[in-house]
Amino acid sequence: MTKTMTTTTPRHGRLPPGQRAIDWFPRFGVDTDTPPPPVPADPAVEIGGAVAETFAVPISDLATLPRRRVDADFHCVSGWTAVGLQWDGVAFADFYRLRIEPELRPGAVITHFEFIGLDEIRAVVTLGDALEDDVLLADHLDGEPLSPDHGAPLRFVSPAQYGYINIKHLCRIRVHTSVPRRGRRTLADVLLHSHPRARVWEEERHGTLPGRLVRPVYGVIARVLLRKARSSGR
Ligand SMILES: Nc1nc2c(c(=O)[nH]1)N[C@H]1C(S)=C(S)[C@@H](COP(=O)(O)O)O[C@H]1N2
Ligand SMILES: [Mo]
Repeated sequence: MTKTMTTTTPRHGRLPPGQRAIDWFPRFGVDTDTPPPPVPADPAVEIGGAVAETFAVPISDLATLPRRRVDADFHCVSGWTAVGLQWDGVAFADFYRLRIEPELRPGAVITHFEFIGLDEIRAVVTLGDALEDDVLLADHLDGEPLSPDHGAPLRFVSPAQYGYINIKHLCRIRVHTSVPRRGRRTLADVLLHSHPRARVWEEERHGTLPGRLVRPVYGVIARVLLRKARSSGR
């Protein structure tokens, strides 16, 4: 039995502050010139960090866990919202309880997760945000297996958080007992400095600047990248 959840916009009857709806779902990101990463023959998610030993969960295993469907909108921090998407997969909270928790290092008190894609793009999420009811490890979008553009073979989906938290091509999860240190910081990291919570209804677009203030800059980025995505047929 699949449990179905409806979140974000229908619940509130309007879009989160500073968002505008678009009628398609682009492939979007800082680097869309590079094609999506190829999916390995036997894809798996490697679990590391505060576990007794690093281990892998084959993605095929997700078919055997309790299934969850989430109807939600998708909010990019740059200001566009793709409305009415339907994700299928496994609630991250179930995956955590059934697959990760039994393997934790004895006594470890988990505070954060790091989700990492095959393209090495990553997001840090607090334990509380990751265990929300509508947070998924999604393998289907709108009834079809996840396409390369939207995150094949597996995607971390957290509809109440901006797109940059929703890591595509998920291949690794690291569990942490404190906030992980940032690695090398690029100029882009500083300019587009992510917020540790990134909640769309609170407009937590940016790590240090108020969300409202960065709207115009992000709006320009959205226009340029959406035009590019449109012309490449995505
Ligand atoms: N692995 C990976 N995940 C990613 C990104 C990325 O470049 N690589 N871009 C993020 C950003 S900024 C957004 S808005 C969404 C875009 O998702 P889409 O391409 O399915 O629209 O994915 C997020 N997750
Ligand atoms: Mo984004």
